[in-house]
Amino acid sequence: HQEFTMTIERTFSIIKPDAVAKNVVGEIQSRFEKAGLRIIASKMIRLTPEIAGKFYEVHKARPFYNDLCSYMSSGPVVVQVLEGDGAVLKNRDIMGATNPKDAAPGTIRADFAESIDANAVHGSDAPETAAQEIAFFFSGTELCDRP
Ligand code: RTP
Ligand code: MG
Repeated sequence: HQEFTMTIERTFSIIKPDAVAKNVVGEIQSRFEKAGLRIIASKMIRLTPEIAGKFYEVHKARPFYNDLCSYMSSGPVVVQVLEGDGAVLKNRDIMGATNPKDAAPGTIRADFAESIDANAVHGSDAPETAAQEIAFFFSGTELCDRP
């Protein structure tokens, strides 16, 4: 027979300018916690267009790249690291589809997002990209391991 064990993972999350402006930072963080994800690092920052451009470099050739980078630098964001069982996929489930019109009821994007640009949250799409994205914003000593 096969043993099924979930692995403790880390993922990177951003609460985007629209959700910060709506004052739903705590409500979004509460959804992560209720789903069993622990916030092991968190800070509110303002991205410059240059930093946003570097973070989203993978999308450089996409038509939405310039809009995305200027949007992400239009107001403060909260960058955070979430840890827990299957954190990458769990976070994406909680977030819902990229376009809020397609997001399942009860997801963060269904409940708080305005549009495909102002879509409330970012979440890493794989453990490898999560590691890169975490290192982009946090030093090792900023990650607070929990017992
Ligand atoms: P994210 O990276 O933000 O968690 O979202 P995602 O994986 O669902 O979407 P991705 O394809 O990685 O795109 C990153 C962000 O770019 C904006 N976008 N706009 N106009 C468009 O067709 C379009 N497609 C993507 C979204 O804000 C998306 O979150
Ligand atoms: Mg993505």
